[in-house]
Amino acid sequence: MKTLIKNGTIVNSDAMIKADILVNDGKIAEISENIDPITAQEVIDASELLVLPGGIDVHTHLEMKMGNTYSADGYESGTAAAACGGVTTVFDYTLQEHGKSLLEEINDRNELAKNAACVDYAFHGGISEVNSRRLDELQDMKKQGFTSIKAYMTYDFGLDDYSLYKLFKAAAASEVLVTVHAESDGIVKANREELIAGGKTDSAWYHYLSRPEAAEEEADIRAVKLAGAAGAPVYIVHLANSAGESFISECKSHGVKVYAETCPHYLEFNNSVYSQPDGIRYMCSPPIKGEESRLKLWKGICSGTIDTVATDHCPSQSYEKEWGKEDFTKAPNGLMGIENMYPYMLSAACRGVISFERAVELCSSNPAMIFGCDSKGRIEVGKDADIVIYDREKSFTITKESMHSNIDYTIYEGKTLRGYPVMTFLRGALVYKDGEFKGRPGNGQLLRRSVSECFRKSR
Ligand code: DUC
Ligand code: ZN
Ligand code: ZN
Repeated sequence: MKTLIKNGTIVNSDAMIKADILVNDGKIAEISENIDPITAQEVIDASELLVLPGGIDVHTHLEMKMGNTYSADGYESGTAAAACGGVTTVFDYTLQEHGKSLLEEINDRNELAKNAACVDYAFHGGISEVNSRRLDELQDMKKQGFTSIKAYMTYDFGLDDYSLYKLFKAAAASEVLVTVHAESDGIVKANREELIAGGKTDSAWYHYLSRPEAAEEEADIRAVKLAGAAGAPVYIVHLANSAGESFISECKSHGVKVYAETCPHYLEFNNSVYSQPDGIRYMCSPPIKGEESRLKLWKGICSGTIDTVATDHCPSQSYEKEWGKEDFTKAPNGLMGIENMYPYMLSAACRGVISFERAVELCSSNPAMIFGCDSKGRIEVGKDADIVIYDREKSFTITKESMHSNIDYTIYEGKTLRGYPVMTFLRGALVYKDGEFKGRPGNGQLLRRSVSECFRKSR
């Protein structure tokens, strides 16, 4: 089946050009100025519209176990929502149970995902115990197309410096990119102990106080220094603090191999949400920081310090968040965003805050390059026909009802975006049109990846 997208303006990270796109068998077959409509079974008129590569959300937690519950979106509802927000690839994180192999964890998650996913999906490995057996598995992971792994610096399953350093060394030798949740376990633990002992638990504000700016800054610096000492690149997930941004910016100017990701919730809100009556609904870790951090993150978006925007999509129902009303430590962590990321960043482009090319770079082409998705991230002949058709003139107000996730609230309720996707294609197949999901569970494919661009450059 051939589809022709006519008269649109194609946006890649490096240019915007007016051209037609011929899609054949799920791939982009031709891009040129005037392709004859006779060549296609279906013709889509994209006059006045932008044509973008599908978004790649490299940070989600679908159906993830959290204490006595699970994150509210499974692989089906989460990826359907992704498609409706122009995202055609999602990366999920596995967690490693002690004693279980890294690949076994990935294979188990794939069993849940394979008949449910509505867009393509990939897995980052997860590691909670560092020993020679686990480190040897990094080679197998790479061979099977899982070329990144996540380590936490806090939580019960977090790694200490010794383990993290050893992981960096082994991962660099195997050309696996380590992504790090950077919060200082020492600072967080001590603060929580003190707050609990003082009876200060009945407000989400105390959650923020337990994990303040310095808790993140200290861990950002330590993670980058440990990686540097090990000769490894590092990818900092969900950067949320100002000093961390400054430090990473400085490191990058000296050629240090560090990538930074932030999320829409850190760009949109500041810590005042935690003193609102419904503050518990914004509970996530790292918490949303002060206004200075929010503005600094936007600076990083504009200057290039921040490489990717992803969502950390890990929502809970409002009643589950309420478990933390009297004691913030009882609320499940995590926020929604899988359907909002690409429209949110493209809306910033409509408002002139960033260019459309930069929005595409942050949400599609950089994620593809950093995480080795060779068939994705650009509108280019030979790539997968993961395509979003976007109307700059459309105004869209986010409401719980207009979202496709399995969640009973959204932190973005009432937020109006400028511009909105009108169609999403996954490998040439329509999966979203004008507010409606059009895809099918099971049509998403597991993406096996090559190594990150940073290892290719240093070969
Ligand atoms: N923080 C995490 O570390 N993981 C999932 C969600 C969150 O807020
Ligand atoms: Zn995290
Ligand atoms: Zn996360």
